[in-house]
Amino acid sequence: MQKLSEVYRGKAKTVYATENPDFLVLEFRNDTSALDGKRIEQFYRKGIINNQFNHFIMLKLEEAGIPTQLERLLSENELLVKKLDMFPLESVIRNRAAGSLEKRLALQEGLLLDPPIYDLFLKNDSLHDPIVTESYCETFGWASTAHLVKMKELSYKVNDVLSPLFDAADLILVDFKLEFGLFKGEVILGDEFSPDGCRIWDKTTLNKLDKDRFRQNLGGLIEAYEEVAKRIGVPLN
Ligand code: U5P
Repeated sequence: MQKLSEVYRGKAKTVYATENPDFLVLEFRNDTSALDGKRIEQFYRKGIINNQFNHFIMLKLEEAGIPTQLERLLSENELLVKKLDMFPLESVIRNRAAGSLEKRLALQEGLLLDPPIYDLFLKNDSLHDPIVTESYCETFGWASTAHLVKMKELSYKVNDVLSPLFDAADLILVDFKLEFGLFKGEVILGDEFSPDGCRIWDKTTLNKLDKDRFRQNLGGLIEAYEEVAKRIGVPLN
């Protein structure tokens, strides 16, 4: 499928139109951002790793019956996807306390959360992605009750598929962020699932193997992403 004009440039991906209005091309770049885009650095091979990582995960989710925007891999850093009408929301599932939840409630990092927590954030860099409730979404028209119910149900289903997958590779899926959109009226999983948008720890050492290495200046970001990819069986070029 031919890549046409640029539609949108995000912090780590560029979106292009195609000759078919129902499809887009996602190009995964090497850019890595933190602090709502105020800090950006490039990491060699990150675009390639995240594209192939995301493709592998989306295939697993599709196999489990979760609808995703995935069409097919186009190249090492490009993916063909369905064009969704995105909700301006981030759905987060948390199996362990970390990040903003740990800070907000003064919890111990790693505290087991049973049942896992589901958080909703408004996707808005200038407001620093504030946490919102389903009531806010309805009042401000960000998503209907029926669509919110579906997003939450699909988010927990993704956790049911991916937690055991990471566990089998001696990894803990601490938390992750998902974004959903509508395709012909159906709620579909969009965006990406990669170590940029989730927390993954080694089960034994509790080493962080995700974007927290960048956020917390721990070094070894790409090595960590490649380690996770190798352990769960992502075929990397
Ligand atoms: N997350 C993102 N993008 C954001 C905010 C959070 O992908 O803009 C992901 C983090 O990587 C983490 C989860 O896996 O959502 C929860 O983040 P936090 O609310 O603890 O910062």
